[in-house]
Amino acid sequence: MLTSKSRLDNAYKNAKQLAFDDNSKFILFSDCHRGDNSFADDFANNRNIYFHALKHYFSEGFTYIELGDGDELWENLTFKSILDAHKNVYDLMQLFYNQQRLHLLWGNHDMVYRDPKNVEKYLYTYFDERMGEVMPLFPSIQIHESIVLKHAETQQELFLVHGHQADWWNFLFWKWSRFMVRVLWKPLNVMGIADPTEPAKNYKEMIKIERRTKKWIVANNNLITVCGHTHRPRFPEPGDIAI
Ligand SMILES: [Mn+2]
Repeated sequence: MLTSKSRLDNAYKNAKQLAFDDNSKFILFSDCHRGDNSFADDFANNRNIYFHALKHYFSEGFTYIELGDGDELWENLTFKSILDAHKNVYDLMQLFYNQQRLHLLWGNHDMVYRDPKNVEKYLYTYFDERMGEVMPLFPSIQIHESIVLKHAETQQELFLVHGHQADWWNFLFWKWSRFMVRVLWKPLNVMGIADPTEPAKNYKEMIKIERRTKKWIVANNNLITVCGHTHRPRFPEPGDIAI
């Protein structure tokens, strides 16, 4: 069986390489969990502040990289319900995309994007009901597991990945977790009962995932690694492990 280490190794080996230099500007977001604007949509409360921040980064020339779980495809059965709910956000992301300034990774909640056929089906185009025609969204977009940003001169690397590679339950059994979210946890959530397999809601699990990720980083020469998944903000101090 693949371990956290080998899953992170694979993600690093297969990462999309992106060159950058001292003038490059990147904005990274992770775990937006965009939903359908219903009570279960955790993104809905923050959509305005997110939208205005992203608009600012667009006009300032930043490249937008999303580190997975951008679309909440466990609670929502269709991408269309998410697109309809947050069309302004996708229009803005399209502006980034049209200028080659958008890069998306998949996480466990949008792991269906690991299959390029689903990416094509969901994201290349959408049907605009007002116009009565099929419109482009992100035509030919590729969604990656990971990205390595590599400095053109110094060769300094930054590894970007969602982070569920160090969470064997959510990497291997995401279909089972997705099913449980749909039938059990989504309704129970309303009553304040949280899904224990979600690291963001399970402190012990979260610490274990962070520990496995840190171990991998140390084994890889303290490779600077940026990941999401646990929903816990963490920034290393000088001299700390580069997570
Ligand atoms: Mn996740």
